[in-house]
Amino acid sequence: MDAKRIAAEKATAYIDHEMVVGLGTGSTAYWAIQKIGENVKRGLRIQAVATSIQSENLAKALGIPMLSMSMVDSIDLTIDGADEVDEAWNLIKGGGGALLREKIVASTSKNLFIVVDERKLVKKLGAFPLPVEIVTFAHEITQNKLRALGCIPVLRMKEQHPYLTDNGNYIVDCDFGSIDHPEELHQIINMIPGVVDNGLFIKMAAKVIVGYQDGTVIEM
Ligand code: ABF
Repeated sequence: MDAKRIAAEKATAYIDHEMVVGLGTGSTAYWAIQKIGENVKRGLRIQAVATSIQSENLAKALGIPMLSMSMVDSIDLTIDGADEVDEAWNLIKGGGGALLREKIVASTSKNLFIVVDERKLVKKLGAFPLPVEIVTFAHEITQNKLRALGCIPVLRMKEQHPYLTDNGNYIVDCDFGSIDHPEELHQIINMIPGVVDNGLFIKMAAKVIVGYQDGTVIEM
């Protein structure tokens, strides 16, 4: 079985009746949503919130009872993917363009379980360009301020137009190279007017579940 899938399905074993579950975004979280849909059909009684319109539509199609975020004040368990996981379990997320809702849902969750395949494990964050969500107004100026922090900012495109997030914002993929102090960088980036949030998730993961190509799965 696919390494991402075994990690995702392992995480779903922690879901109990009556939980409010946060559904992540991306190709790994996809397998968690699929498994949850199967378990709901078998009688699992949960309600879920989604971190993207894409995940919400998938969950609805699978018959998972959905809540809007305005209907919850706390989430029991969120299962989500990541682009990179370092040794302190700091994350880079946002490759799928959903970082803002993912971070809002993660910060409202009692537990955030990150599900990845082995390729996502890194010693230091930064090989994956850091996604930063910015408002469209004066985006060129915001990009210049990001550049001044020492990165190469690239406005994410979809066909010939800038990619728009579910929240109507832009994503700038910022190549900082190896990130020595992710916590400080997270704070500095988010102080720039025009920046909504960035893909650094600092000390948010309660568990990291890793799937390997040989079919093994490890809970860290
Ligand atoms: C999502 O999962 C994003 O934050 C992240 O980019 C993505 C990881 O991609 P995948 O699971 O498809 O490898 O949470």
